Amino acid sequence: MSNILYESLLEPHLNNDKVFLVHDDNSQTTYREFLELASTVAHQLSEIGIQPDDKLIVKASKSKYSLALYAASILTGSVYIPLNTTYTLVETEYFIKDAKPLFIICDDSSAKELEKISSSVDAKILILNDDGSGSLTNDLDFFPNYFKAVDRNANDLASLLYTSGTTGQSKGAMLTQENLLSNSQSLYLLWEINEKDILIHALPIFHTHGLFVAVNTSLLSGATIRFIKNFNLDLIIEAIPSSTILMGVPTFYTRLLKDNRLNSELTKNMRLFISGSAPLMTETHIEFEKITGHQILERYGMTETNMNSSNPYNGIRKPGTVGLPLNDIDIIITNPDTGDILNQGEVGMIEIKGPNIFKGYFNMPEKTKKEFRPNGYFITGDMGIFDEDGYLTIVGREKDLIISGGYNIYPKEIEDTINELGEVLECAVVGVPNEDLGEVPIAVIVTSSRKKEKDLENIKKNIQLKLAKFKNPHSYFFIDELPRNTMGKVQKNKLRDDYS
Ligand code: MLC
Ligand code: AMP
Repeated sequence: MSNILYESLLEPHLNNDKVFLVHDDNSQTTYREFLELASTVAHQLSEIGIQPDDKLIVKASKSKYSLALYAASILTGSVYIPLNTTYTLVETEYFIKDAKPLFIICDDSSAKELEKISSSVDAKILILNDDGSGSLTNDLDFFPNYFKAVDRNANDLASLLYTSGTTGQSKGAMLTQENLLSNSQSLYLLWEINEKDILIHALPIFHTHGLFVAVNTSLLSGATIRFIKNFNLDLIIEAIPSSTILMGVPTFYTRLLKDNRLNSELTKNMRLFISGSAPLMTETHIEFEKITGHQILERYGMTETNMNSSNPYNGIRKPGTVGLPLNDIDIIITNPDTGDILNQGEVGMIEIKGPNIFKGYFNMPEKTKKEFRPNGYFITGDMGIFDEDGYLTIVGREKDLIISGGYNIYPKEIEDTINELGEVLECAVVGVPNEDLGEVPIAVIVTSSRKKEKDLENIKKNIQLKLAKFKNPHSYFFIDELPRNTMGKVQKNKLRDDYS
């Protein structure tokens, strides 16, 4: 028995005095300090009862403390469950009741709201406020700064990441130690991340991209992270001349392109700009190269699978493609109905197999079974095509999903919330193009009442109460009837065309 995540990501840094995190106020945290902080947090959690396999929900803002919780979770063998900090009480309640964690880490204001829910599942709340204060950190000085990592199997769970998968109902994707480690090893080798690198990190740390892709590859290589708390274009631009890598969603790049401070002089020390989580437009790729001389490297991933493919670091980066399968990952294109493998050049379902693929959805064996082929391939819900050089292009999604600024939005969740209002007869939510965020949701509604303004007010109120801000439709339209095909299915494509 061992603990491969600990041995690869944390143990090598026990005596490493190199800077790990550079914060917005220019203060720094060395690797050694980070490990010591994580160890005291691990002691704190273990003193109040955490055991391997217990679940730890973290809904806390981005800071060295919330990142140390991730490391403490590796040390204690608990299952790390980060949540989007903007989730409403209703959304958070679902995750708590589903995961039944031993601990919930959140700030003071959420703690008050969550008390009842947490006690209903016997979870203990620990406070971590935005400024680092709270019951989690109050007594850390009293604990030893070394924690002996517990034994974990490579197949044991390291994290549960909630995602809506292919249907819209939130599910916890069970990720093992091996899933996480194998993927970060592939990426760090492919992108040649090394201890001289300084990564600009302006992503949230509650998703695969900002946590596992960005942080794990840095820990593996001993790179330094410029740890920007919230997305801030000025801070990114300020960091570029003294950094080497940026990882972002396409919105990062379209926003950078709109800023006239972006030029080849600014970016001359950078060696790699990486984009993922949503489609990067070919124009963005071309324009970015024209202005900076750098070709953005696009890669493709998913919560359930970590990263699957990437354009090469050395080699041709093809705009509009998500590159080649990672070295230990097998990607096939199939007929969605039969699972039969299609020929190169044919569009079909992207299916994936490899050490990166999650263990299944927490407590949902039936759902898990449906998403895998009997031969072990995971059915992604993304449609793709391979070109003659083996580069993959994502041409669409079979799953009804909107990706807005890299966040996934499931129309069904919004539709269900709108349909709760008595007057609503039916509604459809679709994504329309948005210059800044790629796509944004809009709602098309049929109601029985004549007081549409009142209806709209009530709909918006319900949406705000139940759904995180990023899921709120940007516009609402009332029509007499939704367009349907001969099978009676709502024609979302038509709505998309009509309202774009
Ligand atoms: C913020 N808002 C959004 C939004 N982000 N609305 C829709 N979609 C989004 N992505 C809301 C805010 O609440 C705000 O509302 C308004 O839009 C304007 O916000 P902003 O100031 O422009 O937002 P900003 O803080 O600048 O954030 C934009 C962003 C952010 C693109 C930087 O969304 C972001 O960090 N996205 C990355 C998400 C991510 O990490 N995805 C990876 C998932 S993993 P108001 O009304 O208050 O003004 C994955 C797998 C893989 O997909 O392959 O990586
Ligand atoms: P999530 O469930 O939040 O992890 O989002 C995963 C989904 O994001 C994938 O299934 C894809 O649909 C999409 N995605 C990720 N990377 C890319 C990319 N480079 N291009 C297009 N879509 C992407």
